[in-house]
Parts: sequence; C-alpha cells; structure tokens
Amino acid sequence: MSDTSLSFPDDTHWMRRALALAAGVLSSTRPNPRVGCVIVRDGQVLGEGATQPPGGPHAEISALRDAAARGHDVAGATAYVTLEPCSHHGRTPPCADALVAARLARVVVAMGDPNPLVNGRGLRILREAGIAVSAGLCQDEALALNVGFIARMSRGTPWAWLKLAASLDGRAALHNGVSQWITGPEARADGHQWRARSCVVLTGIGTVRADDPLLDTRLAPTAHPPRKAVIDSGFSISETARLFDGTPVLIFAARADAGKAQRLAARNAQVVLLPQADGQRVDLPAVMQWLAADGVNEVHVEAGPILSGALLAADCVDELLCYSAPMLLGDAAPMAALPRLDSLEGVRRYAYTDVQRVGEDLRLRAHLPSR
Ligand code: AOF
Ligand code: ZN
Repeated sequence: MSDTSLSFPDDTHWMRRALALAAGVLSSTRPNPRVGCVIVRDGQVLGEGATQPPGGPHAEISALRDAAARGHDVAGATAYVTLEPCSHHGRTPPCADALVAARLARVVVAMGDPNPLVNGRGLRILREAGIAVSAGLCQDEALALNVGFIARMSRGTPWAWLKLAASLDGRAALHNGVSQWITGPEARADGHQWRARSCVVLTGIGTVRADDPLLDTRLAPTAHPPRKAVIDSGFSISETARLFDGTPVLIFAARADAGKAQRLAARNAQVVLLPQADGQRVDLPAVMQWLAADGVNEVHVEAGPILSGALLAADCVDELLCYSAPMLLGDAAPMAALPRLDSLEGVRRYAYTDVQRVGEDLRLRAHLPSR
C-alpha cells in the first residue's frame, strides 16, 4: 500500500478534504469504517461525500450522487477516497464497480480495506478497468480515523481506550469516594465526544452501584448514540438503574436470572452470559472478543479503579485517554488499581501520542508502543 508513484501536487490537499469528510461522520457509521470521498477535475470539486449509516450509501456513492445532483458528469475525473473502495456485495453493491461505471480516470486511495472481503480486490477491479490507481497517500491519518475497524478486522478485538480523570497525582476520588468534580466542564464535554464516537461505552457494576451513571452523550448530542455495556458478573444490576434509558444496553454476566433478564429486555437490555476467568469476574478478553464479533470497533471504557485495573492487567486496553486536573489530592483513591511492583522491569510503558489543554485541564493520550 505505498504506490504513490502517480502523485500530483494537489493530491494531498484533496485527500485531506476527504479525510475531513470522514472525520465528520465519526459517530454515525458504526459498524462500518468512516470514509470520505472527493471527486475533482481541473481543480474543481464535482462531488463529495462520506459514509452514511449502515445500509445507506458508502462515501464513493455519496460523492457520485452529489456530483449528479450538481449536474456534473465525472468521466475523466479523479476520486480521492480515504479507504480502498469495496469490491463486495454487502448491505450495498461494490463501490469499485460504481467508480468504473462512472468512467473515472484516476482514483487515489489512502489505505487498503483490511476487511477480508475486500483486501486488495477493490484496487484490482479499478486497475483492471484501466483506471490509474495510487495508494498510500496520507495513510497514517486514514489509519488513525479507523483504528477500531482495523483492530476488529485484523485481530478480532475492538480498539479500547480507557478514559480516566484524575488529579495531577493520579487520584480519581477522595478516600470517602467523593469524585465530583475533579476535572472541569470542558474536559467532561470532551469526554462525551469520545463516548459519542465509540461503538460501546463500557463500565462495571461497581460504578453503576456507586454513581448510577447515565453513560449517555448529553454533552455531545448525536443522532446515533453508542450502546452501553456493564460488566456485572453476579447479575446484580438494579432494574431501575438510570442507564436504562432506551439506548441498547449489554450486560456481561456469569449467571442470569431468566425473569430479571426478561424484564430488562423490555428496557432494551441484553444479557450476555460469558465464562468466569477467576471464579469471580467474567473473562475480560472474552468480553472484547464478543464485542468484536458483534461489530464493535471502538470501546470507550469509563469505569472505577477495580475494573480499570483489571482491564489493564488483562491487556484489554489499547489507549489511555487521561484528563489531568491541576490539583493534588494526596491520600486518595487511585485511577486504576494495579498490583504493587517491586521493580520497574515489569511496568507497562506507554508513549504519549497527543497532549492538549482542555479548559483548565490537560488531555493526555497514550498508546502502548506496540499498538
Ligand atoms: C467503501 N466505502 O464508505 C465504506 C466502506 O455492508 P456494506 O455494504 O455497508 O459494506 C460494509 C463494508 O464496506 C465494511 O466492512 C468495509 O469493508 C467497507 N466500507 N467501503 O467502499 C465506504 N464505509
Ligand atoms: Zn463501498
């Protein structure tokens, strides 16, 4: 995927526009990747579009329809697409065929589609039809837009980030449980943006019991809210928990009670029975595998120190999304409960990938270097 031999000076400009279109549909394409497409001839945009919600047109079809609506014939034009056009009949027909039928002269693609149903076949269809194809332009930006889709396709688990909010000394709550509000309103609204772009907002029964959270996206309203999920091995969740607001809820449990499960189904909750890992909690990697099999690309974890620590220890977290408030809380609860270490040898080291000021706080993003 790095055949950029046929690049033209404005290619990067148009690809960035296609990437911006894809970034505009962060919360509405799940389980599909976010893709943008711009069709250009002689420096003029003929049509552009992004992936529509599942069953709706893909980015290329949106752009072709936009061009038609503006009265443009796209024959001989160049299409800039952030993901390899699809070659399969899924919920919609193949985009590669549509680009061939529209007689484009050139297609510039940022990254290949890791979906085994596509995986190079889209580019082959275009090339075999005599279209000039370049691939790999702005590949890193394109990969970053769809880390979750790529993780699900290539390793069978979603991309999970752990949202943390803590004082500068890493404390998430006072000794007596008081935690509202350590970070400021801007950080909380930013956190909701991350909830909104995810496929599932995941928490633990401890947090549901302690805070009765809504886990919704009220500070980042979206027409396509993510599902909610609770790890509740003992199936002890209150039937009147506030998170049951009509949005689909998944409850991962190790045991169920048919009557309660049926009553919760009426509240749009589904109980998923999974094996226990340690005689206590459901197996956390099994939760991630179940989610990926169900089409989940990105998981936003917002949980207490116990589940946060357990997910870290089980290697289920790809990225830390940490809001750090300029205060010191001293002897108080940690943001993640991790085993005591005697040396730094076994410590997990992350690499900061992004640091931003959000209101009075800092937002730190960090990945494991291997991811
Ligand atoms: C594209 N353009 O905008 C997107 C693509 O079931 P379907 O028909 O919606 O196909 C979903 C698959 O299509 C998805 O898994 C991925 O491989 C590809 N997504 N392809 O040409 C797009 N979103
Ligand atoms: Zn397509």
